[in-house]
Amino acid sequence: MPWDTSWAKNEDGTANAIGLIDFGFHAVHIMTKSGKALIKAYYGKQASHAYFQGCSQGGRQGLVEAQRYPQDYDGIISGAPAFTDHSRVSMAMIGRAFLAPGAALSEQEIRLVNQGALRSCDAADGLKDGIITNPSSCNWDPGELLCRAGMENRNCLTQPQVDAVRSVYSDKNAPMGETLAYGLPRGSELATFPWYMALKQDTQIFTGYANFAAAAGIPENTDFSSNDVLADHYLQKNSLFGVTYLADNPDLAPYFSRGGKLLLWQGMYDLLIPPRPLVDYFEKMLRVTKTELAATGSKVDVDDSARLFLAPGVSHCMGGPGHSDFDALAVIEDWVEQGNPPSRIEAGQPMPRMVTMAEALLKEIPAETRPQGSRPLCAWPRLPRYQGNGDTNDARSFTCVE
Ligand SMILES: [Ca+2]
Repeated sequence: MPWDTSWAKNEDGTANAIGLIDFGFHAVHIMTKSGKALIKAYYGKQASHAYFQGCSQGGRQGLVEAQRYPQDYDGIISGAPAFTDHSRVSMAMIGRAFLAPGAALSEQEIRLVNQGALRSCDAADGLKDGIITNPSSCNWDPGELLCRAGMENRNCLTQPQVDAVRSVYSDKNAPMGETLAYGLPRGSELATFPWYMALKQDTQIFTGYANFAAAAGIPENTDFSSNDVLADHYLQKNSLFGVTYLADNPDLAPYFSRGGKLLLWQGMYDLLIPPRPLVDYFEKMLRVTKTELAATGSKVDVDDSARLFLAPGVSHCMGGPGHSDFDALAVIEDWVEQGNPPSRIEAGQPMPRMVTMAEALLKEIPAETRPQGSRPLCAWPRLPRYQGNGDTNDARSFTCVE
């Protein structure tokens, strides 16, 4: 996965301001204006509606459009947006935990951990199907796998391995309590653990971020395996890079006031971008935007202007054991053009040849963990739950519950 970010700094090491502004927000707006001009030139009239759809960096661009250019789109679909610094810090902390002496796990040991988590939490959503629907409510402790006298080594974990697994499940807080890094979701081990164990300091993902860090004024030799990464978080956040890149402005009053709709979604087994910051942003955005609109006497219904969907068992934008294939464009068209905000979306199995980054980099996830049939995605804060009877491969057997 080549990710060349060398443009982020000039030859003398200073930040490339124009480049950062273009990457941060301006390019997607220019692209939008150009696209509209092309459509008008070809068809002889403006398009009746404009929609944006993207995931990951594209998801961040969707938020950029809603926040900075509220006139550009009527509907925006933003998937797993890389809109905060939590992804970089979380990845560094998780990678570091697995780099500790004796911390790496074999494939057999990863399966052991996954089975332990599933034994404890899989059935909490009404169905033992290999997916923990809400990992944040699962507190399974890998300490139960610690090797005891007389146990065969491959059926248990050493103390350094238990420490590492506990660490990668854990959030990391700043002294003042703010969460800076998020742990991996329990249940996601088969995809996330191998990926992070293969992650080394010299991979593109780290050199890519290192260039941004340099552009943010962080010394180039920053050791991403040290605690410095937490302090760097603040430096980066307030740098030109942070100001141009971060897309966390919670005031969407201008966008909703002109009728704009925002569909946010994220896989709950995402190995790159932790879902929690998006949930926090969504809730804060609702509060702030309602206050802003109330102050102007606006009648715009914020709850009907934005919806968040968390997809259980889904990795980064696609893949994983969960259901990630849904027609987001049909949903947003129905919302914008017919006035129907979505509360439940049917998702199918992903297209056969689409694989996650973890699968592509390492190896295929075993066929038995591939999703079958259909499942509902539910508008936050609700999540799907099996009713206890009916076809487990049919979305109609599941209800959305809080
Ligand atoms: Ca389950």
